[in-house]
Amino acid sequence: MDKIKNTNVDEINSQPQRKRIFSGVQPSGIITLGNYIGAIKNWVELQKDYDCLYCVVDLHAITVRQVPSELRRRTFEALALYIACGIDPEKSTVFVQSHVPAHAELAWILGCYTGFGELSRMTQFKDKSRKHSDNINSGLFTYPVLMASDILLYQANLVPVGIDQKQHIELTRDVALRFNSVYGDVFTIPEPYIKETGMKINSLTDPTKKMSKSDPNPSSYIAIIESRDDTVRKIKRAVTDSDSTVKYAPGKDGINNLMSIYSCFTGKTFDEIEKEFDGKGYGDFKAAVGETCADGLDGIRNEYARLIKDKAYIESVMKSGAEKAYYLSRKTLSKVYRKVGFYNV
Ligand code: AQP
Repeated sequence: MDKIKNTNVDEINSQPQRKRIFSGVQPSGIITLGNYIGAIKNWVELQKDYDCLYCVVDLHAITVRQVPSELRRRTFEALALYIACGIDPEKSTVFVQSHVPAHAELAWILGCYTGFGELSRMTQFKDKSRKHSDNINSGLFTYPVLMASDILLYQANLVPVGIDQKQHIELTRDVALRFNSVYGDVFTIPEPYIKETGMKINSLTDPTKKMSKSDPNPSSYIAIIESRDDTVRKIKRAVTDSDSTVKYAPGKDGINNLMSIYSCFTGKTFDEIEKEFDGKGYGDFKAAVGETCADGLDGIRNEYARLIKDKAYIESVMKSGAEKAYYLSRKTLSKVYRKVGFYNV
């Protein structure tokens, strides 16, 4: 999207100043229960009280090789899924990262204020370099700078993420503080918003690892839009230990993970869950987790099935989201250009 026309600037400017939120998910696979519980579920709750921008971060996705037609389809599907999960485009700005060029423009500038050593310490870079050893590209290395740009561009106060992204938010804060110390108060310093329960949902086949949408084994994750039967079956087969008491304890990664999932859908504490399944085995517990999780996702699946057929609506949300984001992003970018000394005619 080169030029954005017809932006209703008055409407944007007349909105009361609420604290701002930015967050996103990469269209790098089918969105999982981990993405939902760690991020999107919280986004839905937060839109009541905050001015929210929710982005499909396609620029981030190409740090790992993508099939172009799949990336295009998944970008569309991810945006439809945001809405199906309860993001209201009337309340929140929903858009695609590559539709707003300022993300990449600010990333270049911030890269000049980020240390090589800082980026070298990022655990996601180390993990992804191991996973994709045939393609350790510089975009993978500078991914956190682009993420800092996403957040700082909109002067976000809060960034709801899973625990895996905490280190990147800390880096964003460091870069913003560094930039502000040279040029004055240009950027709002963001805080991570990470909920204790559900901040890391683990793989169902290896519960010592994070559940990931790019995991080649579909049994390792719950895709939000998969069938009810698949969800129930995958949870039934989830790897657990050889014990049989439903108890949250160190080393019981599989059961701890299922307890977290159950807790996120029921609102029950771990103590309450232990009491509920006292005297019952893993079979009963897994069946309950599977059914509860499938029930929790039913509404989203149905709404998604309806929305995905409405291309005109999804594209209209994409367009108007990009217009609003473009306007906000330009405000920050012009200030940054002025501060660093770029010539303006
Ligand atoms: N397993 C998880 N538990 C809790 N939160 C999670 N998130 C991701 N996985 C879990 C949170 O979801 C948001 C979007 O993540 P992302 O798309 O930016 O990429 P990611 O963190 O690398 O997630 P994936 O699913 O593992 O993607 P791939 O496989 O492409 O690398 C973030 O807020 C993240 O914390």
